[in-house]
Amino acid sequence: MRYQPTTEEIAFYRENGFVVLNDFLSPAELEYWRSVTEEAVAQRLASTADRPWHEALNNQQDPDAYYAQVFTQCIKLADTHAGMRELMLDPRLGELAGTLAGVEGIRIWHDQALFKPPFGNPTAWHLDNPYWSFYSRDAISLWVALDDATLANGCLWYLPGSHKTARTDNTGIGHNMADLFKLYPEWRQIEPVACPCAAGTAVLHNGLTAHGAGANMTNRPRRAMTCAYMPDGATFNGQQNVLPPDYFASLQIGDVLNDDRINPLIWKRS
Ligand SMILES: O=C(O)CCC(=O)C(=O)O
Ligand SMILES: [Fe+2]
Repeated sequence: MRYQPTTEEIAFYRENGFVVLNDFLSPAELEYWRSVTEEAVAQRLASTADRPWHEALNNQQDPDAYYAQVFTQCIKLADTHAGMRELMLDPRLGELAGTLAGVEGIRIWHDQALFKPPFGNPTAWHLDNPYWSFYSRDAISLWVALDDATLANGCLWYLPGSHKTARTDNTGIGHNMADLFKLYPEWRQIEPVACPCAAGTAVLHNGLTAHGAGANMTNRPRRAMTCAYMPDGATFNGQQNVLPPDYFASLQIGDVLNDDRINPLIWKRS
């Protein structure tokens, strides 16, 4: 695993709000990530008992729903699959995220498998951090391609530099690709950048960088395993998002989100 970004990669990330790290996983590691992710997703989809409360929102009951055809989306697989837990708690992932973000510590917000199905719908332009239970200009997500991601099957696209002017109000991910531009008409001037990449590549983005993905025009899935990270010290903003109901009920706005069972600290700068 290539978890120590170069000076150029760090500078690119800070300037543009995303970076592509080629050859992140070795071929053997990629094989392992694929098998763990496939197994964890299959297990999750087979068991309603394993499904966290917030996953009902994904409408997986209705395969014809629009959003179900954007992704098969499985959140917090580390909570229900031991192999995934081991992959996600790897401190090297925290070091990579923390080094790019320039923060002192990294906690897991949530992991998430995102499988765009064959002939799947596009992922509308959106921001991630406004959904979450903390606001931070230094949140960062890791997106690992488990298949080659191409212009044909729905690779990621970014609006470079949008993290610098993003706010925390949310449009949500709806059907319309362009809804985000109602909130940010000035971003229509930014030239979008596509990030096609080989399987085993890591793409990282700031939680406030605008991004989306095209439709999958192919007859094969476009699989990715991702994890969203919260800088250590981030505080509760009043939104529940994926917080368990009892923990959510115990929080006041401004409380530090530092429960290691819910948001494991996977790396601290030494
Ligand atoms: O995989 C995709 O199409 C979108 C990924 C995404 O929105 C994310 O990782 O935050
Ligand atoms: Fe996203």
